[in-house]
Amino acid sequence: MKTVMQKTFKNEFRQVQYVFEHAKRVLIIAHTRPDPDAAGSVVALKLYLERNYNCVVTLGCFSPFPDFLKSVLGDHVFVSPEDLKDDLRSYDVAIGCDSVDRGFAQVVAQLSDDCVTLAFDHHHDISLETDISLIDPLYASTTELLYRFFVYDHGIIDQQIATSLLTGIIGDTGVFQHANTSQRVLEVSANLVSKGASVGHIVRESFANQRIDTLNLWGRALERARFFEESGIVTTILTSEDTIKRQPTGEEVKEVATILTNAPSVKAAIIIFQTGHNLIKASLRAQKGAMIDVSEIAHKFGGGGHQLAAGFEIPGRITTLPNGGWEIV
Ligand SMILES: [Mn+2]
Repeated sequence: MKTVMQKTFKNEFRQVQYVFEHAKRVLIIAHTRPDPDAAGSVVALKLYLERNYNCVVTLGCFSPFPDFLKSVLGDHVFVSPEDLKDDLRSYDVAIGCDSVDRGFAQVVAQLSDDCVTLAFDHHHDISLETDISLIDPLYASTTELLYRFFVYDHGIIDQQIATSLLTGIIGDTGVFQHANTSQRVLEVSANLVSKGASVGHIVRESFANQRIDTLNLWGRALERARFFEESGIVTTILTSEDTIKRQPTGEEVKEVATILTNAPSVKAAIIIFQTGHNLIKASLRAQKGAMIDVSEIAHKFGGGGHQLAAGFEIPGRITTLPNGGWEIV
C-alpha cells in the first residue's frame, strides 16, 4: 500500500513559532456548533500558549461551549464575536481551528489590518485565506495537527493539553472506528496517553452520554415521522424543545434522515429542525435508485445539494399542533 505523506509544515511551523513569540493578545475561534475536535483544539491551543508563551488568550465561538465536553475539557467560556465588537480590533493574533469557514471566516473581516491570521484545519474544501495556513486533510483531526506543532515546538504538553488533543482525535475517528484511524493516529494517541490522557475517561465522560442524548433525539424524530404514500416521502421535525438541552450536531440530524430513508417503501426523507430562534434547517436524503432528486426540493427553498442529499435554511418557527401535526409559522 502506498503511504500518503501528511504535510510536515516545517516552514509554517517556524513562522507560527515566530508569531507566538511576539503575540500579546490572541483570539482563538472554534467553528459554530463545535464538535469535540473543534473544542479540543481551541482548549489545547489556549492551554499550550498559556504554559509556553507570554500572551493572553480569548476563546471565541458563535455557539456556547458544549456542555457535554465540560467534564473532560474543563469549564471554558466561549465569547461570541458579536459581543467582542470593537474589541475584535485589539487582537494581534487570531487563529481559527477546525472547519475555519464556519465562524472564523466571519471574524477575519473585522480584525485590525495588522492582526496576523492563522488557520489550523484538516478539511479539504476550505476557501478562507489566512496569513499562515496549516491545512491538510490527511490529518485525522485538527488536534493531531496541533500535536505535531507542539512536538516541533518542544513546549510543555501537560495532562490537560494531552486530554484536549486526544478528545479531538477520539471525536473525529469515531472512537478509533473510522477509516482515518491510521497507525500514525494511534501512535499520536499512545503518546498522549503517556502524557496522562485517558481514552476510557474521555469516552465515558463525553461520548457515552452523548450517544444516549443522540438516541433520545432520534427517538423523538422517529416518533413524529409521517409517511406520504403517494410521494414515498417521510417527513419529521425537531422543535426547539427537543434541541433546548443540547443542540444536535449536523451529523446527528442527517443521520435521522438516513435512518428514515432506509425504511421500507420510503423514497426520500426530510427532517426539519429548529436551529435558531427564528431559523429552521432541513436535511433531505433520497434512497438510491428511488428517482427522487432531493436537491430540486431544496432549491425551491433556496438551498442546495445533490440528488441524494440536500439541505436548506428558512426563517420561521416550528410549532406542534394538538392533533399531533405541526406547522411552520
Ligand atoms: Mn475536525
